[in-house]
Amino acid sequence: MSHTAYVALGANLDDPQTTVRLAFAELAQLPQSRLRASSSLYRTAPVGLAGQPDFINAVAEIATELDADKLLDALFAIERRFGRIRAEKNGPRTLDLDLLLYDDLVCDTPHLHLPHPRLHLRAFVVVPLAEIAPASLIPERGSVAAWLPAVANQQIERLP
Ligand code: PH2
Ligand code: MG
Ligand code: MG
Repeated sequence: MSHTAYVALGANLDDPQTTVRLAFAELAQLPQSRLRASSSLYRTAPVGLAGQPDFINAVAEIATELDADKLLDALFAIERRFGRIRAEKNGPRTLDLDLLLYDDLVCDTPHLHLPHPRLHLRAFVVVPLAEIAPASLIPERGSVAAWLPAVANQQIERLP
């Protein structure tokens, strides 16, 4: 059965625009999956830890037959291929791939939190997600587009 998943892409080291574009190409190669939509790239101010470079962020919509755990493992494998080292929480990273939504699944395990707990509060997720899926529902929180006003004060710029 095919599921719909949304994945957030983020990078702020080396050449983050190139990294995010290459990461979209990797997502398009996931087994038993299809990259159905890609948002624009956005330049965003760092949230949570100041004094690091701006991020490039984007969101992908993926149709997949992988279950959520298998998809998450595949995302971690892509992060590792891009040289991700898990160091400081909220700190700089070559590539971060976060599973935002998987159908309407609600799940809270040490490994996997769905929906992603803070996604609706972060412009760097809400804005690109609203570009490709404004009517999508965040379980227990309403539509993606309904959260745009809540993040309107955060710094984000769509790249051409
Ligand atoms: N990711 C974080 C912490 N802060 N800030 C921006 N702008 N973009 C991110 O992707 C981001 C962040 C933790 O993953
Ligand atoms: Mg993250
Ligand atoms: Mg992450």
